[in-house]
Amino acid sequence: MISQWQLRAAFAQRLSDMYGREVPAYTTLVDVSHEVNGDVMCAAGAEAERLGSIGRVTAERHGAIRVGTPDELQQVARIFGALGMHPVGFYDLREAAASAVPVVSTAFRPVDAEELARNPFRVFTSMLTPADPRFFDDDLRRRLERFLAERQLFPPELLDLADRAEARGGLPGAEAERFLHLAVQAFELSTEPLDRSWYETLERVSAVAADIGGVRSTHINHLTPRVLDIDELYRRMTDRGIAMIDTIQGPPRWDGPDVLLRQTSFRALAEPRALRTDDGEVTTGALRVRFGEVEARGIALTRQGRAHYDDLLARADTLAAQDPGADRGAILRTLWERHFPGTERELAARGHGFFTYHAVPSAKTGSAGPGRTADGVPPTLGGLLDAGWLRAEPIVYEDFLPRSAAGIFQSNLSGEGSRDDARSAVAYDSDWLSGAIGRPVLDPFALYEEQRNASLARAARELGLPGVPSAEPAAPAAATDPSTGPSGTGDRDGTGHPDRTGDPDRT
Ligand code: OOG
Ligand code: NI
Repeated sequence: MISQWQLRAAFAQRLSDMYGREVPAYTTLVDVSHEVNGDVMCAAGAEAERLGSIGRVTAERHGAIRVGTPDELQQVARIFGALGMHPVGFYDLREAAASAVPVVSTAFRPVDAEELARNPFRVFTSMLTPADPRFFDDDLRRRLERFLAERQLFPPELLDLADRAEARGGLPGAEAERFLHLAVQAFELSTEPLDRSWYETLERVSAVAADIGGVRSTHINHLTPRVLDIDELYRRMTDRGIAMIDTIQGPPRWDGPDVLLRQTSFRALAEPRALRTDDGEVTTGALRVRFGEVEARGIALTRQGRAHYDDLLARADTLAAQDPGADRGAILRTLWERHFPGTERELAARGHGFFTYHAVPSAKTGSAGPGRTADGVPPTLGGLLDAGWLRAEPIVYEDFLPRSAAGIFQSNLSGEGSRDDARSAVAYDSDWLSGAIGRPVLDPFALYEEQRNASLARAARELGLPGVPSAEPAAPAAATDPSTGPSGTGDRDGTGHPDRTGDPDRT
């Protein structure tokens, strides 16, 4: 019996081999990532593995796929269910992108820490929204829905094998082989000619709509290895003459802890595709839709920490708009240095980062004293960390960022497309998506919280603490801090946002 995690690891590996044959620059990206990871390991030693073993990081990939209908999404969920991957998070890229990206998305991934350590393969999966009148008028919506209803992305044999794998926790050798073969094949680029005028009709609305609804099959859109130093990777790819998108999305490079996710990609490449013209002739054209992306992962943020992150990005927007010539990376770095927790200890004590906590019984001394309760117990999480009673291990961010995703979509689209913002959007949310998939879309924050809370409860028990220390201190009421000076505005940026000393979440 080949277990689900073994199927997942094998699928990720085969998909990566297949994509490397289809898009050779992706192989270069993987090679350069491995080089950079090797160099970081040499320079930093064990510290380099703080956010995942080198074995995990070397094999780590995420993919991106795009489907057209709830039915197709349900089938995708069965295939990934076989691989032990569950839908996590709801992303509405229609709102996050400035250009026309008419999709809502989730990510399929393992959820248990143990499963993630075995192989963390995840797939960002987007579904087209033909019912959104900002993008599609009634006539186009009808034609698109009819086209999508008529196609079949996944053969019944594949879905059957997937159901069996999920029900039994794996597949016997020969069936596993057949399942992997069919699953990889389903995501290969089709050689079947596509209808040029239909593709172009959709492309005028959105390049993503054409990529999804203009063809009778699906394909992997990109694959993403993980790298330990994304700035160095960006330099080395550029030195090799590979055109990268303009920026690295996400938080800036800085001396403090790495959080969430930083991503960049090389530009989508022109690939030859067979096209059928209106008079039935088949010609070869070129389409630019597929690319290679790379990412560096950091510490997962709590809801509070994430709100702070989103606020800092909004401040960077304000500042960049005021000074169009300025370097956005430099703006972000300045904001980070002024406002973002500068150490893991601070991230933990402020309740902004997710960690697991581990008892250090040897550090426990019972002396009552300043900052201790009558029993000699440091009363806060920060106090327990400072006294050495607890050790904090970072929890890696396993999910995606809608803004970065929109940036990646956008920088690789052939045109802006069109959207009519005078018409009102159709609302989708996580519950709607759960109903469409027929499986619960899990809340990423809840998954990290569970892991943290379990570790804290265990540590408190081992230390014999009277209660479980609170990991997310309540935000104090907006106290005015005298250090903001006589003006008391607490707005040194001039962005209209309070600065660090005026942050409501400052502890
Ligand atoms: C997905 C873009 C999102 C990421 O890493 O944020 C994504 C797509 O282009 O289909 O993959
Ligand atoms: Ni991606």
